[in-house]
Amino acid sequence: MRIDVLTIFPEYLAPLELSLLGKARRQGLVDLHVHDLRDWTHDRHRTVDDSPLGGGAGMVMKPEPWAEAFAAVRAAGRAEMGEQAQPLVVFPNPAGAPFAQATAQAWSEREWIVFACGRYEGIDERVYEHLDAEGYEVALASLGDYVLNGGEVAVLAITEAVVRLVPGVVGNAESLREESHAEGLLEYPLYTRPAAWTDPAGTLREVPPILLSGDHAKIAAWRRERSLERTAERRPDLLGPAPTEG
Ligand code: 6GU
Repeated sequence: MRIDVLTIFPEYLAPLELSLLGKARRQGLVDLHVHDLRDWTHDRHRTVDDSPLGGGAGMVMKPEPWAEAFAAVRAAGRAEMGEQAQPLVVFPNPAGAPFAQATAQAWSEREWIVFACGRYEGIDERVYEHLDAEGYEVALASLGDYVLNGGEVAVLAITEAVVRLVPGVVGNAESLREESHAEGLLEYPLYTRPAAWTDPAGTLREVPPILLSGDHAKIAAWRRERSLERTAERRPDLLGPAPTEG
């Protein structure tokens, strides 16, 4: 999978070199390119923003650097992957569709994603119109109902969620099937040794005996019940709409 990131803060993406992602890169499973949007400006101050037409607070990102950046990144990617290659362009945006595990799963199967990090109040609307007209596939994705200063932190989160699902990146595929959200439920409680533990307050805390029974079918059924119970308690929305009266 190839990933390009367009940002005015390329150093913000440094964590992508670490741990899981660094390993995926070294193994050649992920090819990551972080670009400074200001490389596609032409004035002395490398200007990427201007005041909103019609008035209002804050600044708006100018269209020209974005259009040049997308053209250059698409050309560079196609030069490596072939002229038929089509990136999915993702704008992290609090007004986007909620990013969820199903999104991460779908995107982990893409050949190429270009993340476009907006800052300030937003990006000139004509950039989206232009990308549409040029045949780019575009998605807006939100991490949740709160506002970040820019898309960079969202790209860190989305990239980690996506890349760990790329086959070969997480060693144990079983752990991906069992974790929270993998089946639309929260994960069951986990225990390890010692099976009987006296906590610092002097209370003896034992693991549920069924986990020591060796009966794998019973353990699986018990875990399923705990998952359902936990999901109903903490995230009833995941179990579907509440039944209505009448
Ligand atoms: Cl994806 N971007 C920004 N800027 N703010 C957000 C967000 C994304 N998701 C939640 N808040």
